[in-house]
Amino acid sequence: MRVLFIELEMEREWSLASIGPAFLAAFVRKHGHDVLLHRSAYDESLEKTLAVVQSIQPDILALSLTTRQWLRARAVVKTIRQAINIPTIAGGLHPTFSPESTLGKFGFDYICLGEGETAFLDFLNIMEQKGYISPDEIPNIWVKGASRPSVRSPISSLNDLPFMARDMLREKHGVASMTTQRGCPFPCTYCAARMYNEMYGTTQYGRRRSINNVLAELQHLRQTGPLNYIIFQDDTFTIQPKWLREFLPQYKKEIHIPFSINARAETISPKMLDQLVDAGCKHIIYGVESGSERLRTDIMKRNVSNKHLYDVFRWSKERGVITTANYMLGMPTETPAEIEETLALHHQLQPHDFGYFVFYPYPGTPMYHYCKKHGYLPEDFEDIQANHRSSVLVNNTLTDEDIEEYYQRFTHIRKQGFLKQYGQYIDEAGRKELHRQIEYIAETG
Ligand code: B12
Ligand code: SF4
Repeated sequence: MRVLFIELEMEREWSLASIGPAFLAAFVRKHGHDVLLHRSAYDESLEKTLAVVQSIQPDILALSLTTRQWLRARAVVKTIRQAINIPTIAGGLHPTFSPESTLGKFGFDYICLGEGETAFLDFLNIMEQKGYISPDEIPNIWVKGASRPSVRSPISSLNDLPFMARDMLREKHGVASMTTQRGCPFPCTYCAARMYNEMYGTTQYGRRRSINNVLAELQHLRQTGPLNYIIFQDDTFTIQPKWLREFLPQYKKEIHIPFSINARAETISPKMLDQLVDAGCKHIIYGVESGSERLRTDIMKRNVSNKHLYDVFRWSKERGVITTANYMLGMPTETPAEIEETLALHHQLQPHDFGYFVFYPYPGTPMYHYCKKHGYLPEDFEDIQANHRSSVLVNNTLTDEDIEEYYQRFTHIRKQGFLKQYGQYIDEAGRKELHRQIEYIAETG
């Protein structure tokens, strides 16, 4: 079968396309299917996307979706399906945790719940044989109009998966993305990534590749192209200290290429930082989220003190590691004084860079259910674009004006920091075409 994945970029060019499709493509290609990817830039018109699909003439249209991409995906799928009758399947976090709403929209025939490799292969094989899937024929594949299918256990060993199909990623200048694990054991209430744990149970979903398997992929990358920098995309690279203690020296010996990771401050000690730096770690992205310990502990379920955060940033910088802090604002019950606490903590931490995102309640997460129960979700919630710049919540302790004001403050601080460090600041790219597509679907449904 000839599959076309459409990767929908939002607001700017992604540094890479989806990791999920890169795993899926590697897996189904091994079994004889043909997989192509079209990266649809954020300003690509609907007509252009349709023309691309028409020229490629795939048998199956596939999309991997996060919530942020959902409204655009609806516009794109609607446009394509009005013109061509092509079976369309969506997978990823958004369809998995909003399945009925996804299948309820025009043009979405099938969705895949959760981990997709074996389910997608079964799907393609049966489509090839008979051209359609019957309800509950394939575990994980939910057919439009049918009831929820059963779900298979996740693959027991990630080592059995082929390495990602690199042509599905946008990797330039020898900068490679890697994942060593699936699942995250922490309980953060706002996080969509950890919801697979709820679906499968943490012990089933949390898996890490063997050290040899990870090193073999890196050796393979080095043999097949330039390899200058590695971004470990794992949610929290620093879980399982025993795995790390064994991995880092071997990595240093065999690969020794600079790398960056995502980490949670709770998992970091000076000793672990020494090991990371010794192996080549140059950059760590830490989720700080808020300066208010009340908000972090009671609402977000992130039990870490400001003191420990401060220490971790200090230890990292002392060792020459570049630090990025990620913050959220606009959580339910948050007050302006608590955002001030976040700004105050930021001034103490002094990271090299930071990200700041207005809270959005991702479907399936505990915070989504909390917001629903306490009347924070507007009636037209599903038709509002998730953009992380403004809040979708109603009746919150923070007004839209508060959010706007603080968002601007964060922007200003970041801009000043960039001007000071690099002498320039990159303006956000235009969002005209994207808005046109979102308005189109908002108007026509
Ligand atoms: C790496 C990463 C990125 C990278 C690459 C993005 C990517 N799509 O790969 C970059 C830096 C670009 C990025 C950007 C952003 N990200 Co991000 N990112 C991640 C991260 C940490 C890992 C993704 C990963 O490696 N997945 C591993 C693969 C194997 O898993 P998977 O994607 O779920 O795919 C499997 C199944 O879902 C299924 N499947 C997936 N697609 C399909 C399609 C079909 C047809 C089928 C059959 C099956 C199928 O099969 C796959 C293989 O088993 C995740 C957290 C996470 N653990 O998922 C967050 C995450 C996806 N990101 C998130 C967010 C919010 C963002 C940003 C909005 C951040 C921001 N504020 O700007 C942007 C926008 C992303 C977007 N596309 O809309 C959220 C999404 C929540 C949601 N419900 O939408 C996540 C879940 C983190 C979180 N906080 O909860 N991100
Ligand atoms: S540590 Fe990160 S990936 Fe893990 S549950 Fe919390 S926010 Fe999600």
